[in-house]
Amino acid sequence: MRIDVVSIFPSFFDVLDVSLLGKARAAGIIDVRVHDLREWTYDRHRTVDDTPYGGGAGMVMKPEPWGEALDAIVADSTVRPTFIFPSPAGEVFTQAKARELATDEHLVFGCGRYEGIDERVFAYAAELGTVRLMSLGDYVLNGGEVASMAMIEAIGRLIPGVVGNPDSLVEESHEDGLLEYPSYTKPSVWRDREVPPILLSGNHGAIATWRHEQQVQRTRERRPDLLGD
Ligand code: 6GU
Repeated sequence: MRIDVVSIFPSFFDVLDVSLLGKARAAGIIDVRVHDLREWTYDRHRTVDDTPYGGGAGMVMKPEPWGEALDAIVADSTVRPTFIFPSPAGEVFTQAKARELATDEHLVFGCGRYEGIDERVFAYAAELGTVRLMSLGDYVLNGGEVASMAMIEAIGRLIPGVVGNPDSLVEESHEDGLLEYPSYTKPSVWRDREVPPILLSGNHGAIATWRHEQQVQRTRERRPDLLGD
């Protein structure tokens, strides 16, 4: 998979070199290219924003650098990419959407700052590929960088070969619509707290049943919305 990122803070993405994603990059499983939006500015101050038409608070990202950035990325792509613009006004990013996007050949993350990007950029990007505005949830971040990092990690770890043991992908929160069951390791007693005895029983059927009950119980307590309640 190829992933391009456009941002005015490309160094935010330096951490993609560490951990699992870094190994996947080094192994050539994921080709990540981070671009500084200011590469496509030509004035002395490398301006990327301006005041909003119609007035109002804050600044809006100018369309011209974005247009050139997207053109440059598409020019050396072999497919029509999926453009993901992180936005609190977007559709909510979920595990199901991560799974869907993990099958895409080319993702482009466009990180907005300030009050957002000139709306015409989204319409232009829609001529070059598929456009998705995606939100992490109902709260506001200062820009799309942290949101893009979260989505790249969620998507990247679903690409075959990125996570060493694929079994570890199936029994986790959200993969079956439930929160994951509680986990314990040695010692069996720690600061007077015992591991639930069933886990020491060796009865794999009973353990599977207990874990599923735990999943349902914590989902009901913490995330009733997932159960449609
Ligand atoms: Cl994707 N972007 C920003 N700026 N804020 C957010 C978000 C995204 N998701 C939740 N809050």
